[in-house]
Amino acid sequence: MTKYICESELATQADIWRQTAAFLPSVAHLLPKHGARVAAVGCGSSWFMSQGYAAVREAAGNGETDFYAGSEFNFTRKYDHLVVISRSGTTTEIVEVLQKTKIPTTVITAVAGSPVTQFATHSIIMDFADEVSVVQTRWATAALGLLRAHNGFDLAAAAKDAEIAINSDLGDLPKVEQISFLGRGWTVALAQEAGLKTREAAQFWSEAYPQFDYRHGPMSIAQKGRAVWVFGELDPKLEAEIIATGALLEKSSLDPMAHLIRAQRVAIEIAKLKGLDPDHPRGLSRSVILG
Ligand code: F1P
Repeated sequence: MTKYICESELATQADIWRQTAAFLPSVAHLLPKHGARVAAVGCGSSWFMSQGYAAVREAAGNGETDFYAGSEFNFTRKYDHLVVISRSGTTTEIVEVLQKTKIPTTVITAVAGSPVTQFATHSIIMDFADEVSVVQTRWATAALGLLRAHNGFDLAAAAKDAEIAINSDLGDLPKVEQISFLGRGWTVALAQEAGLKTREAAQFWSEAYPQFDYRHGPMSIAQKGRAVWVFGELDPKLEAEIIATGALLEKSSLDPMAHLIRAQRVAIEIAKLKGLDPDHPRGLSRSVILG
């Protein structure tokens, strides 16, 4: 059976997380100081990783942290530091934010010398986590992993969970008709990213919500043959309600970012079952450069 490039790249995540943990001390001084008012900015997967970072940093008590899609950055707000994530370093909206802002910036990118590095105050080059794939997997988790580790998380220890996720059995998940991904706190961002993976790689119907907001309407979608996928802890009452719908419930005691690896794998398996090539997602390129 064909092994797609995205499959090979996502299978390296345990090693990449260990490398990221070892890399952090050399760049930690370029990241926001405790108490600084921060905004995190990115597009696509890098936007969701910005969302995850913002929630992690604020929950760790390290300072107010907002997040924006590049196109929606609020230039009237006052921040001490911007953290900008862009694998390619070429995404138009990101380059434009960096060109326009006067706030000190740290860009996290996979490509040395890319356009974003010309406009950033500081650049963190994680070329070891770069990917050939259009659909981001290891880049996204490495970028968020670096930022989680900077906020006190033991990323090297989580690499063990990544190994488990890479080798785990996916059961019937790739065969369902629809998936609703749920999160809480920083894992809302993982739910969004998982949904994006299935849409990008497999043109698949997925949705993503905060766990408790799911009750406010979207839960009507749940039924037999569809799945509800929960990142992080699941409220017991909501769990009972989900089970009652007949939907397949996916939850895990693994680190939620390792659990995201399972979602990445499911996205690729769905693509294969649909006869799609996840290395060539419809209408997508490695980087969106607006004309
Ligand atoms: C961000 C992004 C990806 C998406 C696609 C196009 O790129 O939107 O999330 O999967 O590859 O680009 P970048 O700014 O992180 O390079």
